[in-house]
Order: sequence, then structure tokens, then C-alpha cells
Amino acid sequence: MAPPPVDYSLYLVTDSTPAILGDKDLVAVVKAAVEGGATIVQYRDKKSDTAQLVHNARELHKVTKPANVPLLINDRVDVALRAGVEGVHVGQDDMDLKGARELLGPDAIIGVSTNTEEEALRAARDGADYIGIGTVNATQTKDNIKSIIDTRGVQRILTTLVENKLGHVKTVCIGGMNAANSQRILYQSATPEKQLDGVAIVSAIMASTDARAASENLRSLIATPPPFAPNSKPQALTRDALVAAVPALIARTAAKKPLCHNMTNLVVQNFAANVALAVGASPIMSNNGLEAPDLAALGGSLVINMGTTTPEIRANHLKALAAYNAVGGPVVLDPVGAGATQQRREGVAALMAGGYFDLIKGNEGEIRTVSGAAGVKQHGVDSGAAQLSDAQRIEVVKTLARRERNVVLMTGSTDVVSDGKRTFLVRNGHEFLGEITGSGCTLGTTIASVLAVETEDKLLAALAGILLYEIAAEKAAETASGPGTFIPAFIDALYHLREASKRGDGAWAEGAK
Ligand code: 3NM
Ligand code: MG
Repeated sequence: MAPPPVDYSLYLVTDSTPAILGDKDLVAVVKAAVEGGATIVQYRDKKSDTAQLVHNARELHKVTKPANVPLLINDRVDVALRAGVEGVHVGQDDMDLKGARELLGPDAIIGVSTNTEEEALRAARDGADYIGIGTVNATQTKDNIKSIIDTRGVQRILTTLVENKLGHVKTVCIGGMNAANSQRILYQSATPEKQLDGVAIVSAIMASTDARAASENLRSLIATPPPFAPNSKPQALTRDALVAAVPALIARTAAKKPLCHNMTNLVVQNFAANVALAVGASPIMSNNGLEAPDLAALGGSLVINMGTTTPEIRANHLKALAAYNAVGGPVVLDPVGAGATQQRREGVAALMAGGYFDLIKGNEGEIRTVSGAAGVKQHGVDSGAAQLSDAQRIEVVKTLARRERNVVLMTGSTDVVSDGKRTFLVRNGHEFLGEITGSGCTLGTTIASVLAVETEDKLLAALAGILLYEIAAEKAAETASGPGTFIPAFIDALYHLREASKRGDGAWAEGAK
């Protein structure tokens, strides 16, 4: 008879070092974690001698076995055999999988640590029951970390397994996983074909003062999608359906007057606040991350604009990002000048590792930098000349949106916007937008205002914001004599289109190109 299926969802890896276990009792902590919902346990102890390892394994087994929770031993096949536990976990430098299988037999659970697609493929082909994928986030718990792979590295490994018909092999991720990031990492690493089966955790349980409560909390988080995930699958969207839906959505935005929280640069504070008002939102320009939880509770959206960046500002951005993610409040990233300096490249990396952005908007250089293209040179924050063809721009945008599981907008004379499945090109706008400061930043504000109201179909929200913004620019340019008079005319035009939408006059949206 085949052994019962293993539940990998909350995988506890123990640690007996004082830095993590403190003066707590190992067996008591594991017992509490199992009571709280840990579904599988790995005894990992790099210091104790063999007799102590066997003794501890037996004591742990007395706790796990009655709960039907499998117990695995890290690295030491001999200890697993002697203690009679359910299996082992081996690293790349430990006994090879085939050797472990020969000794332990076909029913033992054997897992392998993997950091790359090659390692994952080899382990899966050699018959691993599961692979541990890491290191996902920076962590103090392990000293010989190979490389931090983020959700994108996990996603690449899942994709490779499916492409090689090894999608049945179970997977957990490891490294810095905790209650604040597990939902996001499970969500963002998933592909349409395969998602992680669980999360492997050391310190978030072993170092906690209440392992039972920590495990209960983690278990319930892992079982539910993150607050920012849409509840339904996106609908097909034709141009006609879009044009019909946009004015109603703008009217809904104005009726709700959502809070639009902008953490933005020194240059555009005032202009962005006026644009938010003109589209019917309620702006707050706060760069203080400490008040973000209170603001996030008000049900609005957040724009994180990197236009002015310092390490202190970045810390505030990360606090606010976490606060909005925790309640599912939409967050727009505007990676201004992302490729221009080392500080900005690091800033983008830290923000992307620190939370979920419902939408990322930027010009070609910025979006290419976010997507990881090497050697993108930006001269300051301006877009510069387009280097990619439309087909290439579409590919970059779609790929990034699929990777991040969000909406990506690449601005330009043709805007490309995609959620990875549905992609639109928008050719509205006016050259005066390129002659004033803050036009890119305030497009972010406009989209965020609509996203605060339409959290289900985020691509539709983005398109509504883009069309409102760019058709208003066309109307303003009809009366403006140059960039100076364009600015007030543009605020007026946004206001008039919003008011027309409230009256049910959606004719303006037929100007969509
Ligand atoms: N293996 P924490 S990272 C044991 O990348 C282990 O293979 C890793 O500890 C790998 O949950 C790691 O405290 C430590 O970050 C994970
Ligand atoms: Mg090892």
C-alpha cells in the first residue's frame, strides 16, 4: 500500500543554536508547533554528536508520530535509520539522493535542497519526493547561502519542472519566510501550471516565544490567498467593452472619492495633489511610513514614487508597502530613473523584495531595469529615445507582468499595458505631456485613484486611468498655446471629463486610440 500523501504546507525546520532556540526546550517547541499546525518537521542539528542526534530524534518522534506529522532528519541517513523516522532531507553536499534511497527504501520521504534549475531537475529526476527551493530571502539562519533567488527564481524552477514533465514533484520554499511575506511569496512564485506546496520555516517558529500561536497564524495565512489577490479570473476585454466601461468607472471613482496616498518626489507634490483632486480622489501627500497603517485602513491606494530617493525614504516606502499589502490596498510603483544610478537600482530591488505592487508603471528604460535587463543606461529621469520595437516592448511588459503577477505599464508615444494575459496598446496623449514636469508621476496618481475603486480588474482600472489622463491631455492641448498654459488647461480637462462621466456622458472615451 502506498504511504499516505504528505502535507507540506507548513514545514518546520528545527534549529538548536542559542541564537534561535534560546533557552527553550527543543522538544517542547516542536510539540507546540505541531499542536499549532506544523504539517511536517525536519530535525536539523549541525552540532550534536551522533548519540545525541539519535536521542533527540526519538524524543521528537514521540511528539510528531501521534499527530501523523512526518519527521525527517537533516543530512544524517544513519540517524534516520536508527531512530526509525519517516525520512531525510539532504543538501547538495550531503549523501546523494540515490544512496539515501537505497538505504531508506521506497517509502521513506526524501527531500533535497535546490538553488538552481539544474539542481532541481536532477533531484526531481533522481526521485526526490520533494525539493526545498531557496534561498528565497536574505536570512541570518544559514551561513553558507549560495544565492538569494527571490520569487522569480522559485518561479523559474517551478516552470522548469513542468516543462520537463516533473510537475508532480512537491516543492517548498525556504529562507526568511515569515508571517509577513508567506502569502505574497506563495502567490508571486506561482505559475498557471504549478505552485509551491508549502513554506519551510526555521526562525519564525523556532525563535518565537509562542511556537503554537506562530504556527497557527502561519498555517491560516498559507491556506488563504493574500489580501491583494483578485477574487475572480479576469474577463476578456475588447476595445468596445473597454470604451463602454471606462466612463462608468471614472464616475464610480469620483463618487467614492477614495484616498490616494502619494509618497512622491519633491518636484511633483503639488501637481500630483491637484491631479488627484481633478480626477475625483482625495490626495494625501505623506512620506512618513509610520502613519501608513492608519492611512491604509481608510481603504484607499498608495503610490510609491522613487523620484527622490534616500535610504531613509526607502525605509519609509517599505513600511508603507507592508501596510497596504496587509489590507490589500492597491500599490503603484513608479520606479523613476530606475536605471540612472546604483542607488536607484538597489532601491528598486529592495522594494520588489519587500512587497507586492499591483501595478508598476515606467518608461522603457525604467521597466527594462525593473525586469532585470543589464546595462540599461538612463540619463537622469527622462525617458530618452525608445530603443525597442513595439513587439519587443510588448514582450518585456507581458513577461514582467506574468513574473510579478500584476499589471505593468510601459509609457511612451504608444503605451503598452498588460496583466500577462491581456495586453493593450494606447496611442492617446499629447506631446505637451513631455514638455511639463511630473506628467509621468501624475499618471501614476491617476491610475492609483481608479485602482482604489476597481480592485478586481486591475488592468481595466489602469486603462481607465490612462484613457482619462491622455484624452484630457488632447483636449487641453486644443486650447493651450504651449506647456505653460497647458498645465491649467489639463487640470480643467480632467475635471470636465470626470464631471461628464458623472452625468453619464461617456462620449469622451470614444476618443480611445
Ligand atoms: N536552508 P529561516 S535557508 C535551513 O536556502 C535553510 O537551502 C536554506 O531559516 C536554503 O526560516 C535556511 O530562519 C534557513 O530564514 C532558513
Ligand atoms: Mg545539509
